[in-house]
Order: sequence, then structure tokens, then C-alpha cells
Amino acid sequence: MTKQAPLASEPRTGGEILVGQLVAHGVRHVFCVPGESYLAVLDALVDVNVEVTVCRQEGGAAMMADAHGKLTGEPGICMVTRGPGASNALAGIHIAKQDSSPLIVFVGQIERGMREREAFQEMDYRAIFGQAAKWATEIDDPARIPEIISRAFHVATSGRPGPVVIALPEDMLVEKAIVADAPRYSPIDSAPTKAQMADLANLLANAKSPVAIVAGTRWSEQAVKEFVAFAEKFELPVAVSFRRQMLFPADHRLFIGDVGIGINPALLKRVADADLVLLVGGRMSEMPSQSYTLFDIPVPKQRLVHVHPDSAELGRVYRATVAINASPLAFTAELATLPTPASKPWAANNDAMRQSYLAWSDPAAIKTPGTLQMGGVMQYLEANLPADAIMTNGAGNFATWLHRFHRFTRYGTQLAPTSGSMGFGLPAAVGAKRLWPEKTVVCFAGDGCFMMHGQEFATAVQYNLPIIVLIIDNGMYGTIRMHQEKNYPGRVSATHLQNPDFKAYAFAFGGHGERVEKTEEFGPAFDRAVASGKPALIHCLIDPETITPTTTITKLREAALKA
Ligand SMILES: Cc1ncc(C[n+]2csc(CCOP(=O)(O)OP(=O)(O)O)c2C)c(N)n1
Ligand SMILES: [Mg+2]
Repeated sequence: MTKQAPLASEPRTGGEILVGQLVAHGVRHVFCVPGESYLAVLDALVDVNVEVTVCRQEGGAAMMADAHGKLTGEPGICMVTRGPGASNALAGIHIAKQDSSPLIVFVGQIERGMREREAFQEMDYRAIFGQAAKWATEIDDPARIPEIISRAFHVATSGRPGPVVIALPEDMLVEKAIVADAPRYSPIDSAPTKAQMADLANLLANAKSPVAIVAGTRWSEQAVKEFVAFAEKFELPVAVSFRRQMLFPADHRLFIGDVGIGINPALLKRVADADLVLLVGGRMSEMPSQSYTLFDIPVPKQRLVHVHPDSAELGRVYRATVAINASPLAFTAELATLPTPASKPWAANNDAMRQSYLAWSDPAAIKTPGTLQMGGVMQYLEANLPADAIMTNGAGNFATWLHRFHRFTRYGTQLAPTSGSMGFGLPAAVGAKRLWPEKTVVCFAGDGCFMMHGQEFATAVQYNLPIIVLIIDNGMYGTIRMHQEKNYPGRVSATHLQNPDFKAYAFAFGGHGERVEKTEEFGPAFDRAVASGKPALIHCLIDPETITPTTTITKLREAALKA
């Protein structure tokens, strides 16, 4: 039963004030698992035009909200209950922190008067999330809700975006106050100076083999467009950082691949041999930097222009020749002001690197053991998916198929945790489909990865979200088995998995299921999954020997035993 949401000029409960702020800041979606600790907020949500998605586990809810933040640049909103709910949500909070995505997590809290007694499910949120989140706080006075929520939106989206955790004492949420709503937030930005842009132009004018690496968040479709135009003007080869493929179109002649796990050796050499690196938006952390070996620390031998929205990241690990404190949005907006270069001596070598990328990312060239060839699956998807299909994944060797062989060509088509968090793919797909029901959303999951948040398939069914999930089943935690075979050959420990029949699982939940054991079965199964109009699981059984696109368990073991 809905009633009119109360006006800001009337006495409102803490719950009503809070929901009033969400509306004021433009929130349209909330992802939650309910708890008796924040009933007043749940009640206030009844009267406003906000879509509430009730989830099956708080980690999944936080990941759905994180996906929302990644796709829109606006904070995803998650609500969870105290203690156990907050603990589960940490999985998603960690992703938002490492991935620099805007997220606000509201947590129910015990009554103010019971604090410090270790009351039922009591937690000190400032202490526990103080390091995990960008900011963790608690609201004691309903009259201060507009101030604190306004700050939360700014903290989550400004500088390097990240997660904010806000605890809400239960009795505070039912106390009344008269307080005005805050106006809608607007992220804080800083732009490059004229002198910095002149330095960049000068470095480019004197470079012999420059390369650009695009990374991080605070991009947009427009920012990518502006960066493409800049790359064209300078004939600058562009790579993307680990799991940031959507930041430059893979079908562009200047795109040369991703600097991540399992990097194309030719690309690694190209970046290592560059005399100028333009790093936009990223931190060049452990994965893209090849465990901090790609650039010397603290002073890289390449000249480095580092653009980052958080000044604390500039000079944190790498001393840049020119450090520019700006978001990719603000930086790309200035790129058109750079003068046309007199010469581009590197341009003649660009095609060789592009050809290397094309060969590296050609699934037709890959042959693996067994009757189901993932190369064939990728060929089918590349030929049949719409360009704006959103691709999601968690963590595991299976993700290589997506990241190496899928040609991401549009901004807003990738949800991939740089934090390497298993289980992210399914909730991310649910979050994306809830936001944009008209888009095709495909999740890549391993047999291990899927089961981490597999219960959210019920959420997809509940909200009628026809996502398509590929479960790439090798009967093991394959990534860890790969490391075992390399380091402790033949000594398999805690990596074998006995899996359910995922087709039956899909039908039991009210979705559509398929089982694929041969390459030629995949296309028709995928088409039936789409035609079903239901959330679908495609159980792809691959040969357990197929541990990566290019090697087998046996080969890894033999090589390790010889070493
Ligand atoms: C939440 C979480 N737990 C554990 C790990 C460590 N880990 C990384 S990959 C992996 C195995 C993934 O297995 P699966 O999803 O089946 O993919 P596969 O490697 O077999 O393709 C594990 C356990 C992790 N990254 N995240
Ligand atoms: Mg597996």
C-alpha cells in the first residue's frame, strides 16, 4: 500500500529522510537483503519511485550495486542488515575498492543506547570497514542524514571512486526530524593545466616509440571517443589495462591488446621498449605491471605521463615525468587542444603490432583437447552477439577465453573485477540486466566461480531477467590446479570439484538450461537459450586437460618435473 512520501517541510522519520535523499540524488535502483535492523528504510521505499531488487546473499547484492556503479558512474546502492549481512557484503565492497567503482552500502545497526555491549549482531563499522571502504561512518542524528548522504555521494564518485559504508542505528531510523533535502550531488573533478598539456605535446614531439595504456574508471562513451580521435591524430598505438577492454575499441587499427594476465609477449615487449608511456586513469598495479616488473620503481626508464583522478596515486609507486591530476573525463576533454604533430616516426611500425594482436586474439587458431572447443564457442559468439552486449565474469582461467578472444568495441559492455573476485559474473549480469533490460547480457563463469554466487540465479528468475550464463566446467578450481602443477607437479590438493547438473539446476530455479559437450552443439544451444526468453544456464563441459587456451595439465606437469 503506497501513500504520499512526506514533504521535507514535515517531520519525517530517519528512514523517510534517508530515502528522500536517495531520490534527491537521482537513485533509481536499490539492491538489498532485508533485515529487521532497517525496517523503517524498507518501509519508506514503498512510497517512492525506486526499483528495489531483493537478493539472496549480501555479497551478490553488493556486486549488483557495484555493477550498477561501473556502468553508470553513479553510486550503486546496496542495503544490508547488521553483523552477518555486513560481513557478507564485504566481498562486493572489496571489489568496488580495488576496481575504483562508486558504491554506497547502508547497514542496519543496533540501537544507539546498546552500543559497546556486543549487542545482537553488533559491529563497529568504522573499525571494520575503515580500511576496506573509502569511508565508513555511522549516523547518530536523523537531522544530519542529508549532510552525510550528500558527502557519501561525493566521496564515492570524486577523485578515485570507491565504496562508502554507512551504518544506521535502528532507533535513529524511527526518530523524527524536520530537515531539508540536499540538492543533487555532482562529482568533483580537476583538469590538466595548460603547462601539463604543453609538456605532453613536447614529449610526444620527441618520442620515437610511444604507447598509451588506458585504465581505471571515470570514463564515458564520449571520453573514449575523444581518446580515439587523439590516438588517430598522433597515430598512437593504444593498449588497455587488465580487464579494461571496453576503454578502447578492439576493432580499431590502433588497438594493440590488453596489458594483463597472460599478456601477448609481443605487446609486453612493445610496452617495455617504449620510450614514452601515456597511462590514463590507471594505477599500473600488480596484474598489469606483471607483478611490478614492467616499469622500474620508483623511476621508470620510459618517460611516463601519468593521468589519475587521485593525487595520492601520482608518485605512489611510479615517479612520472609528467603527473597530471585529472579524471579521464577531464583529461580527454582537453586532448583536442594538442597541436598536430610534425612527424610520427613510430607510425610505420604500428601495423606489425596490430597484426600481432589480431593473430593473438583469433580463436580459430586455437586447438585444445576434447570435443568442446572454446575457440569454436568464441567464434560463434563473435559472429552472433550484438556489439553492445554486456559481458561479465568473475575469476578463473575460463575468463581468458573472454578477455583474449572477445573483441570489446563499445564503452559500457564490460563488467570484470580487477580484484580477481570469484563469483562476480552472475550478480554483475543480474545488476546490468536490471538496469538495461533491453541489452543482451552474457556471463562467463567457471564451475567454481558460478557456485560462489549461484543463488542469484533465483534473483534473475524472480525479476524476469533473461541473462545468459556460460558455465565452463572443467571439474576443478582450474587456476589453482594450474599453479599446483607448476609448483608442486602431480600433487593435486583441494582443487577437484564434483559438480551438479547445471541444466537441471536452471530448470529447478524456473530458468532455461542447456548441456553442451561438443563444439557444434553450442550455437543451437545458445540460440535456444535466447529464444526461451528466460534466464539461462549453458553448461559447457570442457576437457579437464584444457587448462589454458595454449597448454594442458599434462604439459604443465611434465615441464615442472623436468625443471
Ligand atoms: C572469492 C575467491 N576465492 C578464491 C579465489 C582463488 N581462486 C582464483 S581462481 C580460482 C579457481 C576458479 O575456478 P573456476 O571458476 O572453476 O575456473 P577455472 O580456473 O577452473 O577455469 C580460485 C579458487 C578467488 N580469486 N576469489
Ligand atoms: Mg573450473
